[in-house]
Amino acid sequence: MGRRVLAAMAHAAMLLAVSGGCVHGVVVDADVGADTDADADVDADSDSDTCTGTVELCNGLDDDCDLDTDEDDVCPCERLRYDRSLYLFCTAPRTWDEARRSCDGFGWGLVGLGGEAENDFVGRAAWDRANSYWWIGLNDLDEEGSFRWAATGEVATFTSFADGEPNDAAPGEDCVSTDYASFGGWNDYPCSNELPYVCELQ
Ligand SMILES: [Ca+2]
Ligand SMILES: [Ca+2]
Ligand SMILES: [Ca+2]
Ligand SMILES: [Ca+2]
Repeated sequence: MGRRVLAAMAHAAMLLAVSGGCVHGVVVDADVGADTDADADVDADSDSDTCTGTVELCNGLDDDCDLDTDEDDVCPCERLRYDRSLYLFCTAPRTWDEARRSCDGFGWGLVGLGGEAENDFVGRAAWDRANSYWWIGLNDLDEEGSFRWAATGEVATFTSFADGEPNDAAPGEDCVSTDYASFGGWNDYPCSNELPYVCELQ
């Protein structure tokens, strides 16, 4: 590496050190090291590690560098965090496809449930918010009895159907909801029914 390049890099590093904070949409952490304050930053400067200086979006990040995440009602529905995932609990009833398109429109997806702990969390949080079935991303629209997740197209390896489900009851049930009669249980249900729904950040 030439001396001129090294000099330019040193100059750039100095500028970053002087400016600090979030500049021109770029995350600038000039002082990489241990953090001693209580803000959202793991470095010792005052910006959030996720800040990019853009408009705040509903995405679990502090986009606009004000140390607050997803503030000012940017999320269209109540947002909850569990483990490393984010969920939106949308109580306005939609058909399954409307719900799927609604989640996609937020840049999220209709929720996929990968195991018992996540399923339990989502089932209970849904129950707490509305005593109803809630749409999840599972469906057997393409092939009867082969249940796939909408967001990934993958066949479910974990399932949690309630006793007697899925039963594809007349006139046919190809979309899956939580079952309010049993925490953690699922039911296949007519896709045209309007239910609250859960989105997950993909
Ligand atoms: Ca913010
Ligand atoms: Ca955000
Ligand atoms: Ca079916
Ligand atoms: Ca059913």
